Amino acid sequence: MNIRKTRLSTLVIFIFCFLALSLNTYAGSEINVIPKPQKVSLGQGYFSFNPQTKLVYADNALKSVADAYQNVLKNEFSIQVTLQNNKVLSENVIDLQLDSKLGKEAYVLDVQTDKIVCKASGNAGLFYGLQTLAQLIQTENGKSTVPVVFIEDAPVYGWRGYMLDESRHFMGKDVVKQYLDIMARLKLNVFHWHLTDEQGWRIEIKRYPLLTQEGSVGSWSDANAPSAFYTQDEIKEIVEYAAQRHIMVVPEIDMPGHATAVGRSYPEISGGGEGRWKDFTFHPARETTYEFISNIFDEVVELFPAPYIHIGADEVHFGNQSWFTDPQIQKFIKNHNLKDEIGMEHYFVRRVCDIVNAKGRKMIGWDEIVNTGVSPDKAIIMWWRHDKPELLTQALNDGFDIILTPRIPCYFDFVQDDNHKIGRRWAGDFNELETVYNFSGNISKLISSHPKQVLGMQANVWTERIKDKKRLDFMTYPRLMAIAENAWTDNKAANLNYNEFENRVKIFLKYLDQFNINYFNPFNKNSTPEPWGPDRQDVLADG
Ligand code: TNX
Repeated sequence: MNIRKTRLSTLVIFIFCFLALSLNTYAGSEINVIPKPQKVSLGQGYFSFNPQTKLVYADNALKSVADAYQNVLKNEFSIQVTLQNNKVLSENVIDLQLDSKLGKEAYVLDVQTDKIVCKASGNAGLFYGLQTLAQLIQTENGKSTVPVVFIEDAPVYGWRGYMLDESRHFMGKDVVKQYLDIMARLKLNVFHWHLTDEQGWRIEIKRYPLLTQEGSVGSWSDANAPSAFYTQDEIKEIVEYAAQRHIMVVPEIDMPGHATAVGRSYPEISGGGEGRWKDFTFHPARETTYEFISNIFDEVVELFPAPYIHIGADEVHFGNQSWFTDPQIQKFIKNHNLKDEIGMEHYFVRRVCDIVNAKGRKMIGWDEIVNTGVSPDKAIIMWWRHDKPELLTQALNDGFDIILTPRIPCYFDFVQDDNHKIGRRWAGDFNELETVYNFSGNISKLISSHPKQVLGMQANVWTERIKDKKRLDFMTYPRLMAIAENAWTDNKAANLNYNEFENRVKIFLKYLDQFNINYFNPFNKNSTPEPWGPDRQDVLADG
């Protein structure tokens, strides 16, 4: 009899558990959040939204976060919540609280059946807690729920970036805003804006109107493409839009190379170039060049509150042939005891670094600036030449802060599938989702001796072969998710695993569907054919 009773109760418990499990799709599985939070403990049951649910904020300083989230809930999930400034905890609330013990971007998200509490030391952490919450909301038949869960989370890196090149092909304001939206959802916090290069100057500078009247005409695929650039008002609008999403915008004004658009507009500033790289450089030996740059930066610092200006400084040797014969440059090299044309280049970088510093900003440059003699407390280095790991090591040994962005696997103009025809490869290598995902694990040895100097990492999208949004989206997603997780989640602590990540990618792809965002679907390749990209025949000189 007793045995029978025990069996019966075991059966009842079993059936109960089975029901509970099948109702709660999360129980026993991972939560579907990208980037994966550092610490997650799943409970039983759900919080359910209803028309009485309130968004409560404990401090007036949090009103802007609450306002913005009220809109997210309404627009994305058709959930209406009313706001209430109230320190008293009650039921049926999302309660935003301050906790000064937490780090700048850290948060705690505590979902219980009767309330959701999100804690952080300020707006940034709360914003990220609410991004996590947005990924946890499930809506079915008009009913929205969130699984009971306790999350403690904070990023490993403070620099989690995405770079867009709008010089080669101009995408425009609406595209940029959508990228900022998705970046925010993925907790990325730096938008590096490559605004000038050979093909086009894309930022209005009032003092030098020809930069946009003439320098903004043309694109990589069409030298006669109509003028396209951002007015200063548009730049301000985008910087503000980004700031609301806790994204810093860092402008890049490329020099002394990649400056053809400047040479076209103001030939007196041009240091020449040759063949395909005509007018590629700024003239490095004229005082007027440095005045010109200083005046441009005066306007740049007004537009961008970020503490950095990126000056490029890459690939000068592509088009500095005329430096070898220009009498003024040759005389300058002699008079200043510079070793040679490379010495001239390094002098230029040091001068520009002084200009940037004098305006209260730190300079960022590509890894060509490692040996220029700029001081590590005045400049930051973006390591991009994956085939030169010694430059990364040297930069770290010299004391520089660095940002990781090696071509393999951080360049999204590289193809992501062996069958893809348009885009770059390097000695046959390319950047599959899995390659990008494994980045933080693979790079850890190279940076382990100087962990504090690694500010973070970013994905770069160069747009020579990307002419429109459809293809830009395709090259960006889903690889951006892998960069976001590498930059946010501590690989060791969270035990990252590609197969498990794939499941979450599938869910995030559905989220992108809501906005008609195009992407490559690595799980169903035929469903997402490679979109056309300009196929001008010239091969990029570096690989
Ligand atoms: C190298 S990355 C460049 C860019 C190109 C890119 C294409 C870097 C600092 N310079 O000018 O667009 O390769 O992958």
